[in-house]
Amino acid sequence: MSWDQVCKFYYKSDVKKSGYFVSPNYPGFYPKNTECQYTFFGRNSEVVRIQFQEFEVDGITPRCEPKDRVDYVDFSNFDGGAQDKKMHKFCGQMTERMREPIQSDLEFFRVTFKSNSMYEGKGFNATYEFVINEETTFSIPPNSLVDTANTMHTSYIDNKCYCIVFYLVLTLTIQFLTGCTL
Ligand SMILES: [Ca+2]
Repeated sequence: MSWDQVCKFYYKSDVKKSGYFVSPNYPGFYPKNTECQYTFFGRNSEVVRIQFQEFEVDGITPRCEPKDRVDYVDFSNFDGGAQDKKMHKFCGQMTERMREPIQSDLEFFRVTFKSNSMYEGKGFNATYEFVINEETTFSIPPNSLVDTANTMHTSYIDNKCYCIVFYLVLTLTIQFLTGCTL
């Protein structure tokens, strides 16, 4: 499959923390046979959050595969063009699911727009924002929770040991006393 035009845009957190990106010629109709890549580079422990404001791409959700002869927007967490199977392609009109923010797994993320040789649409308008990856930030509390759990476990064992020792002492004392009486 060949594409007549490829356009590439790069968004780096070092340069700008947030902004917007649009399909080519937006808000006019996008051109046919076009591929546009929007690549995002966060800093360490940053992810990018993308939110579509408007979406009108030739196609009908969820049939957004090239074989369905539609235009679509594709997402990938992988550099080098590998397909990201857990990310679904977008096409057609804006749906409720498309209104939800899309977040990258790590620092790198790429949004690709592809149009075929027939039927155009208005395209899309989306905002992006680099944010600290909360999953990384929250990786410390679970460890301390484990520590707390271990501590609780230990003290539970300690208490149990004290009980056994106390019981043994008590039994021995009773036996001793009984022995004395006899
Ligand atoms: Ca088309």
